[in-house]
Amino acid sequence: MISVTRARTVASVRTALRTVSTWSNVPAGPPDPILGVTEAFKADKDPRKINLGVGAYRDGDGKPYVLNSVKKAEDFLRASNPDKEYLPITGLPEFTKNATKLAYGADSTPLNANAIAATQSISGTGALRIGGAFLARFYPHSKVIYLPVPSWGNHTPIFRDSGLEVRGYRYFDKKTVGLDFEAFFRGRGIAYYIVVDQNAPERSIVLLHACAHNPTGVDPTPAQWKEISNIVKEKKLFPFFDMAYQGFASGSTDRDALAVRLFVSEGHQVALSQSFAKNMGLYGERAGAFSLTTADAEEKARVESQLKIVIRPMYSNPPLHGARIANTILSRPELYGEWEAEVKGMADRIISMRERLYNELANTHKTPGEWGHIKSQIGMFSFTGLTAAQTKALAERAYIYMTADGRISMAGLNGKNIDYFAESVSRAVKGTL
Ligand code: KET
Repeated sequence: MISVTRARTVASVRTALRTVSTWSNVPAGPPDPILGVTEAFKADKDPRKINLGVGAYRDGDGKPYVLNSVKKAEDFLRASNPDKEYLPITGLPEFTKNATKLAYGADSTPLNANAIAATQSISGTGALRIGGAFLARFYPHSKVIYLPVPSWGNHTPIFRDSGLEVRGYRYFDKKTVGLDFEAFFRGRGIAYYIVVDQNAPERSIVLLHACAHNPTGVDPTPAQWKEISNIVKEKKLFPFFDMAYQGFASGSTDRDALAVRLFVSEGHQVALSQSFAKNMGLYGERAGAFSLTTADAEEKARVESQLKIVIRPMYSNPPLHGARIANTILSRPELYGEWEAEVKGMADRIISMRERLYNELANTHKTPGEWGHIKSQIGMFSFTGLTAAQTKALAERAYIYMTADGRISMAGLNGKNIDYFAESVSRAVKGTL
C-alpha cells in the first residue's frame, strides 16, 4: 500500500507532466472508419452482437476461416525447415513471379513476363502505398490521381500520404444503387464517368477497382470495361488497378482478372496492387504484390532498381511467412486446385447469403424500399442504402456493427445470425427499432 504523501507526489507529478509534456498539443484523432468498427464490436458485451464492418471472411459458424490449402502449405513449409534470413528488398522472387502470373494470366502475351516490374508488398495496402510513392516520384505527366466516389476509405489517405493529389470521379448512383448511368451516358457513351470531371487533365492517374468494387459491390460489365479502356486511352490516363478481391467476385480468379487482362491486351501500361488477404485468408500475414508493366527487360530492371529505393527506407524488406505460404499454394498444382475450390466455396457462401437476405428483407419482413441490389451486388460487400442514423440505431439497439455508409460485409452473415439481422434491419427501416 502506498502512503498518502507518496500518492500525492505521484498525482502532482502527473499533473505537472500533463501541462509540460511534449505531446500535450496532440489532438485525439477519430477512430478509423472501418477498423474502428471492430474495436466498437469487441467492446460490446451483448451475445447477439454481429460484426459486419471489416471485410474479413467468416465461415458458416461466424468463425475466422483458415483455408485447408493454407494449412497444407504451412505443413509443407514446416517440413522443409526454412531459414529466417532477410528477404531481398523486393521480396521472394518466386512469389512475385507467381503472383503476377495469377493476375496477368499464365499466357501473358502480348505482355512479356520479363517486362513486369514487381515487388512483394505488405499486402494490398502496402502495394498501393509503394505504387503511390513510385508514381509521385517518377510518373512524368501528373501528380493527380482520380478515385471512384465512393471508394475504399483508405485510398484517399494512402495516396495523399504518398504525395499525390487526390480527386474523385463519379461512380455510384444513390438513386439506382448502381453505376452512375447519368454520368455514364452524358455526352459520350458508357464509360464517360471516368472523365466526368470535364477538367480532368489528360494523363492523370485513375484508380480502378479490378473487381468486387468496395464499398458498392457494383462492377462494370465486360462491355463497359472495353468502353472504359477506350476512354482511358483517349484521355491518355494512366490506369492503376487495385485488385484486393481476385476470386471473390465470381468465384474464379481468371474471370475476376478480366479487366486487368483486357487493359493489357488493349495496349495499356498498367500499375497493379494485389492482395492475398481475402482470397487466401492471409489477412494478418500481409502478403501482396505491386507491379508495373514496362517496355522490356532493361526498363523493368531500371524500374525495379527505383522500387527498391522507395521501399528500403520505408520497411527495408517484407515479411517472409505469408509470401512463402502464398507461393507454395501458387506453385504446387495439388494445392492450387484445392485453393481455387476454396475461393469458389467462399464466394458461393456469400452469394447464398445474398439470396437469403433479400428474401428475408423483401418477402418475410416486407421491408419498405427496393432490395434487389442485395442480390445483384458483387463480392464481399453489400452497400445496403441504410442511412447513418439507421446504422447508428442498429449498433446501439441491436448490437449490429457496420460502417457508417451502410456497407455490410456479407461474409459476416450466416445461418445463425441472418434472421436476427434481417429483422433488425427491417425494424430500423420502419423506425420501430
Ligand atoms: N484495396 C481494397 C479495395 C480493400 O478493400 C482493401 C481492404 C485493401 C485494398 C487492402 O487490404 P490488405 O489487407 O492491405 O491487403 N479492405 C478491408 C480491410 C481494411 O479496411 O483494411 C475493408 O474494406 O474492410
